[in-house]
Amino acid sequence: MRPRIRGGRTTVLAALLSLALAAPIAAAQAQDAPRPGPAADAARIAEVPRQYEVTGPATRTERTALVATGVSIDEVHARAVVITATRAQATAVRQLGHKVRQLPAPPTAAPSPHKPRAKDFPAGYTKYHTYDEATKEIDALVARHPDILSKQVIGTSHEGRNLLALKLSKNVTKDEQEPEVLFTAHQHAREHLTVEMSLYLLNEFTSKYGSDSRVTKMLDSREIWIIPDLNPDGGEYDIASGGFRSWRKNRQPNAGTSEVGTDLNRNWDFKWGCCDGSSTDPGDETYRGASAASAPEVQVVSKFVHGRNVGGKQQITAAIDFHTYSELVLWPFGFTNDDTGDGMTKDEHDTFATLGKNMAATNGYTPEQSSDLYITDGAIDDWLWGDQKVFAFTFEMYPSSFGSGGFYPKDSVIPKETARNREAVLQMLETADCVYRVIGKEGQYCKGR
Ligand code: 0X9
Ligand code: CA
Ligand code: ZN
Repeated sequence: MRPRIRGGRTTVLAALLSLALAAPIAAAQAQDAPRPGPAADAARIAEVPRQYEVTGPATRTERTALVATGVSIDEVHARAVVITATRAQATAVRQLGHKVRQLPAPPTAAPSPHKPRAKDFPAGYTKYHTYDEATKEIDALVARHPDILSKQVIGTSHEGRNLLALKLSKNVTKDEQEPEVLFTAHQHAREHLTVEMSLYLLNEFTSKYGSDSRVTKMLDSREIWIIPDLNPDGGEYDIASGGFRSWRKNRQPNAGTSEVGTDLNRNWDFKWGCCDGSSTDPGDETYRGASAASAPEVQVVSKFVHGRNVGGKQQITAAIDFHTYSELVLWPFGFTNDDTGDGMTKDEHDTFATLGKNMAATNGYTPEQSSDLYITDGAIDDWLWGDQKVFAFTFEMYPSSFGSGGFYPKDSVIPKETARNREAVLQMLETADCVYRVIGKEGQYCKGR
């Protein structure tokens, strides 16, 4: 399959360029090399990573080579990418021979050493839900709709916040013989729009049950699981200063270093660390953790998914993990460039690609195999498929590029950009009783279900 390029339009690059040019001070800072000595250590700990436009990498192999420097790749274009990196990493990328230009920072708080911990998102973002606000909204929904919505605390984050699983179904207190579908969100701290996606689904399904025939039919015949926030510690840390910190990982300390955090989407226990798709350096954006499932958040969700294996059969048949940004529908595998092979037959691949393209046709995202972007190992969708045989997709939500808000689009986009995925979610639910139906092979694979 020929790799597709995400958002590969010149208008996007032009917007990027004009934004970058509008910030000469930021660009000048990018030239600063890290200072040597103990002061540099302190500076590095306090350093907020920044986004850079990197011109040069034009193939998935060249993009995967960037991963080795420990940066995250946030956006892919035909001859350029946008990365998140420390100053030292930006220097390393420049030394690979690429042109590196720092992009403007997201809103940051005015420097004030005595500022109390921020309790909300900054101005222009207050409609996003903090962890406490999301918890309150979820509890109110459960109280109002106890017959179709139930809440379980499935474990706690590193810092002790509750990790929740919400179940939506008719006769919600009973484990019925119904296909199950899983929606997860917010592995990456700065991707706040994904929590809003979870809340949208909870509101939509509870409020339309009994009036919207498709929603009613799905709650009557499926068991829908929503894990609304996989990384509450990271999310709270990202906003705690009053501005945004561009934080990606969880907030688990790493032994022997002051560097904090594991990239949850490199920590899942399938081909963990196999293929140069993650980093062994605890300071890096894509640090994979000390061992597979070493992050408590990954352990909790893995255990929950294992628990849905009832009588030797995994009940969950399909899943979406929500991320931002770039407007993509991605399917496994991410650890290999091969379309088919061990753990992915032609029919399985065709089922992924067909459902992926069908869903993308409803939201205008670009469908592709995740490794068409760059190699990732230890990602949740590879684990859900490779280990649990769940048809698992990654959605990269709004926007398409840095120029339209990157990781931090204003809260005014929330209603439109969450509802934009309604049809794709309904399609996945409707096909979840036999996903192979999308390639017309129901008779071969789903008899007697
Ligand atoms: O790198 C990631 O984890 C995802 N991109 S993000 O900008 N949200 O960090 C993409 C993951 C693609 N790979 C797989 N889905 N396996
Ligand atoms: Ca039910
Ligand atoms: Zn992400």
